[in-house]
Amino acid sequence: MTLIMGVLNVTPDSFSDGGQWASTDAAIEHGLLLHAQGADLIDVGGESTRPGATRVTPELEQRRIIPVVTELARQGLRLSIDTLNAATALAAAKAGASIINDVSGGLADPGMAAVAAETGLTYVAMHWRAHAQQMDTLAEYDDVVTDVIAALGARVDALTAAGVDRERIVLDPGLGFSKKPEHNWQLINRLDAFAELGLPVMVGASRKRFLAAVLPDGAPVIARDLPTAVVSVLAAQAGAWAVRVHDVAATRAALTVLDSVARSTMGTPRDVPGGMQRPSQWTHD
Ligand code: PMM
Repeated sequence: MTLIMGVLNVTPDSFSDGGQWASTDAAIEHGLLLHAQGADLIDVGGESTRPGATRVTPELEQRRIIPVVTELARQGLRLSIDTLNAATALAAAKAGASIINDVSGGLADPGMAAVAAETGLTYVAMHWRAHAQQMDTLAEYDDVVTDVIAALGARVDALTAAGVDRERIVLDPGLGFSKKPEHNWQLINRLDAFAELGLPVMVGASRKRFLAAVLPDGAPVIARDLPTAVVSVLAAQAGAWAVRVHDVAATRAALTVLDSVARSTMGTPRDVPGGMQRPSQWTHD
């Protein structure tokens, strides 16, 4: 079954849940809530990547997230660290994180591949073109699906050449990052095509701007949780390894519907179509 990665942004400026969990205690409490709601993994981030966001120093990022990672790891939660910075990834690994979630796929920090290689953690490489200030100006593609697959394939080559174990790499098409709305829909439509890379794929649609188009004008950001859960189902049907969401309860219910339907006909879960690989350490029991 597709894993659910719950979003825990410990930042004052995140577009969707900004500021809400910005104190350590509140962040820990929210991480535990996401876990109780059915998150398999908690993705802890200390730097916003929303369009237009300004960068923070790795020191500030670490002050925000390391106490949260330390405590949630102590309580036995499986954690990923959402960072562009190699130093932060290393500090989080030492504090107990199991996954490095790098939205730049190693392009933002030349030291990241070495940290991924040295720590041996699972490494999520997302499709990325530029930092938040510039990314919306770089949303041009010949064919977004083939272009993103080619770019991710090139990242896999570069990462493995730098010593990262191929078996540890997870790929992500990067919905909303240098993508126009139609690009996001096309990528969701063709998630199955990413199986050709032979690696697990994760998808992050949660609360992103393109989802506003399916809602009435002026709908609050939280109303995007329902279309997010629908995208989670589509991603699971395409064989996604994980979905990254803010509203874990909604996606857990949606994926349980899918699982119940699959079990109803055959008594056992249907084979996941798409043929994407899953790192053995992250499969469900
Ligand atoms: N999106 C955001 C942050 N981190 N990580 C991965 N792997 N994939 C994503 O699509 C992704 C990400 C931006 O969303 P947020 O500001 O709500 O965290």
